[in-house]
Amino acid sequence: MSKPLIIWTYDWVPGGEGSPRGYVCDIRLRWACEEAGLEYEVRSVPFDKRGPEHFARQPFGQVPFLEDDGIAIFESGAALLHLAGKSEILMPRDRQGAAETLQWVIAALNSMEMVTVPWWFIGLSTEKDNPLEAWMASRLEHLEKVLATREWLAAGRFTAADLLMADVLRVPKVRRFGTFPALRSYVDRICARPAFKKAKDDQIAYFAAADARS
Ligand SMILES: N[C@@H](CCC(=O)N[C@@H](CS)C(=O)NCC(=O)O)C(=O)O
Repeated sequence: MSKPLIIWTYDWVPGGEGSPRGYVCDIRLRWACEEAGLEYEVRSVPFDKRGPEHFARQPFGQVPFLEDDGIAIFESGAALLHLAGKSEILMPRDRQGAAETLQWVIAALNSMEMVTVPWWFIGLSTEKDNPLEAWMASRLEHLEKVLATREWLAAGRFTAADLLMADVLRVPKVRRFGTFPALRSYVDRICARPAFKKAKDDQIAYFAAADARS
């Protein structure tokens, strides 16, 4: 019998206004496992004291990372693609569908998130005149054009690429940026999936249980 996958996250993250609960990137892997029906457990590393053991598994001291029967893998995108290799639900097996999924997974990380995260981060200190405003607008405008003409990013159906793109775009401040009806309906549609709801509820409950323990 194969061993369950292990998704590693923090043991706790702050709650309250603007809390990251429900947004910590382990959700990408929980969500993928839920979509694909892959058995998994969640384990944690300390949020406050990130020791050498954590850095040995994630060189930047971040989460998530994944363990799969002796294979250890960090970076949410890499771990997601690893999971996609285990289930056709996440990535079609035909060459064209697989290539499209792969390109949009990388686009979510390297064309969208590489803009949304720095834009969001700079916005913490400069609410007005964010120097990345135009860059952000341009990326969203281009994606809006793509999603105005189709329901999914790749292969004509839900894939890991939609999971990742929606996770990048659902961040509340990103959602409030500009007026992009196709993006709005895309994110609503993808986040209405039961697997997302389960992953999100479970993550929130996981961190709430840590509050109860302390
Ligand atoms: N590129 C990384 C980013 C992971 C990331 O940003 N993790 C956040 C939680 S969602 C984190 O650990 N932040 C704490 C830190 O950067 O020190 C990935 O996709 O796995």
